[in-house]
Amino acid sequence: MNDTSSLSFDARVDRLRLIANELRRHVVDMVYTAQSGHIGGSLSAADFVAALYFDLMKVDPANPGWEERDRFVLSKGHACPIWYASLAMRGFFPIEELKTLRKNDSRLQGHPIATYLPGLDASTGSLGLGYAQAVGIAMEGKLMRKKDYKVYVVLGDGEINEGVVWESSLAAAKFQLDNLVAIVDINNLQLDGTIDEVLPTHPIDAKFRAFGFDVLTMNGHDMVDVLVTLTKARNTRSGKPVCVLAQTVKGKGVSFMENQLDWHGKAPNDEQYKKAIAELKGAPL
Ligand SMILES: Cc1ncc(C[n+]2csc(CCOP(=O)(O)OP(=O)(O)O)c2C)c(N)n1
Ligand SMILES: [Mg+2]
Repeated sequence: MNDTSSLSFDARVDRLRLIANELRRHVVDMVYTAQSGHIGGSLSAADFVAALYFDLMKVDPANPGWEERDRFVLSKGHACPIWYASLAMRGFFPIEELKTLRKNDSRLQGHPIATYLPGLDASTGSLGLGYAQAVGIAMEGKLMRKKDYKVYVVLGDGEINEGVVWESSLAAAKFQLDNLVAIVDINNLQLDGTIDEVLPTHPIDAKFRAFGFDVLTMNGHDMVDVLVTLTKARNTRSGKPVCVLAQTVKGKGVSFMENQLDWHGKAPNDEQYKKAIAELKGAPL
């Protein structure tokens, strides 16, 4: 079920909280099973990705190439466990396939390959390039096809170190891409340090504003705030692209992973797996 129009706002929020929790359980399970993969940045993005795929975005798993669909690009492609889990739970491919993450011949590679799997709108992993593709997809939608679908793209706060992000942002503003919603996952950590230690990017809101974006900020783990803010972003047609700054916690939901640099790309051992799944209460996977 994905038509939530008959539900009250509170019921939509409750439903999304449960879905986000289940997505987190899948992420932990996939990375544990593969014994490799990026867990921290998948968990920080889980709440707003849940809100997009399970409430706000127009997609049809039975027709992944539907021309009218909203597009989604996870530009921080290393966090693809959350993308794969969302697509599987949404019905794009069988849930059991999640267990094949990072295996030879799997459609679920360590960085997403669009031609391998239904529902992926871009191949990503080289930071910055997914965003450039998303800007191109938004240009195509607005200027060439003249459709009103939205293009949602998720960037990491380390990712915005990439120069191509700013070059693409200039183009998004120039072409008045108000069909573009760029969500920056501000978990304050990247691969080998904090944002300030590696290459400071703050203040991020002022930068995107200066580049011609409407900027919104939300607590990326408060589902009420997430739903309200992303709805606003979706409905905006101001002639400007929208940037949503999601304040998040890397590793969110698993106490010993939260805010810990080494959980950027580490797999849990047996004991850590059991503890993590116990913390993320829910149905057995
Ligand atoms: C062009 C490029 N340079 C370096 C990397 C290696 N790399 C993978 S993830 C990462 C850190 C990304 O941090 P952030 O965007 O904050 O992601 P998150 O914290 O959400 O995991 C880096 C440097 C890469 N994938 N692509
Ligand atoms: Mg980060």
